[in-house]
Amino acid sequence: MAASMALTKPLLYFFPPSYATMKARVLMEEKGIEYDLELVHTFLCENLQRSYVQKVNPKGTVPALALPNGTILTESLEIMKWADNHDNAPLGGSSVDRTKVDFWLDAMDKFDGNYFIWALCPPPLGPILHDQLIFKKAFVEQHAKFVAELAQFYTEKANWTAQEIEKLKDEDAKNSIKDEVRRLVQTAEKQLASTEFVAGEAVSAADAMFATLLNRVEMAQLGPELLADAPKVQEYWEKFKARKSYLASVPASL
Ligand SMILES: N[C@@H](CCC(=O)N[C@@H](CS)C(=O)NCC(=O)O)C(=O)O
Repeated sequence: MAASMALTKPLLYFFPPSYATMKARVLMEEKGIEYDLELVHTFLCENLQRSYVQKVNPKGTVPALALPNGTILTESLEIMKWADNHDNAPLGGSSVDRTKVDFWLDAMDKFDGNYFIWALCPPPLGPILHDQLIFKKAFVEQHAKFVAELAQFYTEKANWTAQEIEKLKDEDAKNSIKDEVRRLVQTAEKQLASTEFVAGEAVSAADAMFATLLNRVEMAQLGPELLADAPKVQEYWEKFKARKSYLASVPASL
């Protein structure tokens, strides 16, 4: 795989619709970092193929960022911290409040953007994603039986997919993740009453996080419900969607 070749630029293993990828990518674009891309089609379970798991990311997830020095970062938060500190010039500089940047990095890392979409997206996308999860469960169950050296990896993935499928029936879990979004939107709404961006007067890593959340809200067609009491967020979102960083990172289609 490409990670074993000598790299001249960072190489981002990505899947365009992936929530975790988009957060990192918006920030890399805002920072003007040059990088190459390698598509890992998670709907086709390419992230669960032996070559990807063994050579790139032992967790079998995207994104992963291979650096020219041979290091591979396998968590979006790690990638974002690396990108923000690139050139020792965190995005937004002294125009943003670092405590607020850290708040958004932490809150959005904990937020389960995958479950949000699986559980709340209306047809046609919601049922397609649900079927995809069932397909993935069958894929890893079969691989657990036949790929001895990764049996533990595939068994853990099979347990995880089974739990996620079960959780999709849980109305309390769905309401609770919606409430979490409402709280985050209200935090941003208060901030945007006095500054242009969510951590201050300049764009920062916090905005890469928050804009990706708003992308998921839009994907789930929940804007009218979840952003109703947040006029400043609505205004911010319309402007953010026109940014080059966002346009470069958003999937053209599924
Ligand atoms: N904590 C990880 C989560 C990564 C993650 O869940 N990625 C999803 C796409 S958004 C993925 O690769 N899913 C495929 C799978 O687990 O099979 C991160 O932030 O990088």
